[in-house]
Amino acid sequence: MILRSSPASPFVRKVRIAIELLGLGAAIKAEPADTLSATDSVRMQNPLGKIPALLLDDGTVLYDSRVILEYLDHRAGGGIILPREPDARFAALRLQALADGMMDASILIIYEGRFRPAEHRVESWIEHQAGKVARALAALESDPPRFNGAPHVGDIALACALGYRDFRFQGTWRTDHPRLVAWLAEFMARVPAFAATPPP
Ligand SMILES: N[C@@H](CCC(=O)N[C@@H](CS)C(=O)NCC(=O)O)C(=O)O
Repeated sequence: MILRSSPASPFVRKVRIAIELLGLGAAIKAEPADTLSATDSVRMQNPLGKIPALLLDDGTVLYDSRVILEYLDHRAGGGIILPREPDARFAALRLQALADGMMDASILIIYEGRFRPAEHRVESWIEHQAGKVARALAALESDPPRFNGAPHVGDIALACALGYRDFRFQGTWRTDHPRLVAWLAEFMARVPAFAATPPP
């Protein structure tokens, strides 16, 4: 299998961590993608032109990261990073949705700076996105996730969201969220693949 990727993408990082946790490294080769290039084949593999995209051996392409994580869990036998028991499963999926939403909002802020000249930037739009991240961080700080057994898709996504805030936003979240700082330290101790997949 081929993973279209970039080392800076937090969504790709989710997949790379899942691959390590599931022991699937030998079956998957990473291939860089340039999502800004109109000629990069990623736009034919995923009409949205986004990474990660996973090319299966039969030619099928899977996206987005949530679908890929579910597929990898299935490939590895199931019930490993995606719990089978309904309460645990929906808690993990909800945490993943929240963390993915933090990454989406953060990336939109970065793209605003990258694509729009300074004089055309819309401050209220940036604040709208920043508010989503701030509320998500506050909700998680007041009730941080607890590790019950092996890390799941929600834990992986949250670690990648916090890592992205460290990478692109100077880790400012750390000051007011000590319980989340402790949570990430525990995740890092449990999942060596996090430290092994730093952004550039
Ligand atoms: N919901 C998607 C989000 C993926 C995403 O936003 N990827 C970014 C890189 S981190 C991307 O490909 N951006 C290029 C674009 O939006 O054109 C997922 O979970 O995989």
